[in-house]
Amino acid sequence: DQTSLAYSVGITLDRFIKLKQSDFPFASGELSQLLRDIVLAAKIVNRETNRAGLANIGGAFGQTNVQGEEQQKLDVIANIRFMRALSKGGEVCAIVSEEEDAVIDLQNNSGKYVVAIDPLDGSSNIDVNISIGTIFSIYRRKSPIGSPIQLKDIMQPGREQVAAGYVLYGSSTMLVYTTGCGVNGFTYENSLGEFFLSHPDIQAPKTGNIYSINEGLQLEWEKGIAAYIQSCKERKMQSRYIGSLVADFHRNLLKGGIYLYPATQKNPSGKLRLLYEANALAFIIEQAGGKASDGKQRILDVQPESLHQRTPLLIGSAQMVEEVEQSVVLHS
Ligand code: AHM
Ligand code: MG
Repeated sequence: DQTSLAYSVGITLDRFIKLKQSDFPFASGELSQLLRDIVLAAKIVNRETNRAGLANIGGAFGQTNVQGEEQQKLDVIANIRFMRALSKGGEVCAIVSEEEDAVIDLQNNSGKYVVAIDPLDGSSNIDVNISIGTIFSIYRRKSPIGSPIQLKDIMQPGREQVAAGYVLYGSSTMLVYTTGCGVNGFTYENSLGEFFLSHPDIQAPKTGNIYSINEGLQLEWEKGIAAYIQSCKERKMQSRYIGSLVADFHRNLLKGGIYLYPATQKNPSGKLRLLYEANALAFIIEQAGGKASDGKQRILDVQPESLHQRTPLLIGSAQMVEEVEQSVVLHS
């Protein structure tokens, strides 16, 4: 098929997007262009990330974002780059960003798409040379094209995503995305400035041997989570936690495993954000044959109520997510 053909000839991401255009639900070329805009911004952020140590731009910027966390300078740079790419391209009418308090209404009533983005996730890792990532979700607006944007365009459940992806700025830089027809991964070739298809049709192993959770918060977990993690230990599974969501997710996606950020006392709804962290990864994992849950329901079915809403996240290999869901039910 097209994917394996593309793989064999060393295909660039740009070419792949073109080849796959017919997969899109509304194949007008605009979603392809939007993806290309995101890819260009990702290349720029990759360059800035690589330079961060050298250029001494990794330090704190002295501002805090809407969650009250210290904002690193590279977060600001990434946010500016993605905002610019998304607003100049013409396909987007509104943006939700981790770094912005309110919805960005681009006043572009002809734009068909809404984007939710975490421009640089894992920012506390920047200064210590650990992998960081960008996470994005793309929705088609619900209100008629040509009219001002409405709340219903923004507050769509994750199952309405038309595309989602992440960029991992790691030991090599990768971009992984889905448009609802499987998941494909691309690795960046620095000297050529191109992403090449390296991981065609990614399938999440049905089960795995890795669990990823911030174990320092164990005393705050609900019983079902604690019991599940105890059972992981009894089975002598591997504990792996980077503390950088994209990197933890990516490893588990390829190797088989589960990532958990449950409710804690400090964060009764968990820490991660539904709109621009959980939903994109949930769409990707389902497309790869895995599962994503908040403990009670499928992440993609959660109806958002606010922009920066948090959600517990249990995500990874299907069987493992089912096990932890059962444990939560059993202990509640
Ligand atoms: P951020 O959006 O402020 O960077 O926080 C999100 C990050 C995720 O990348 C990571 O999985 C999680 O926070 C780690 O949280 P903790 O340090 O509480 O384990
Ligand atoms: Mg984040």
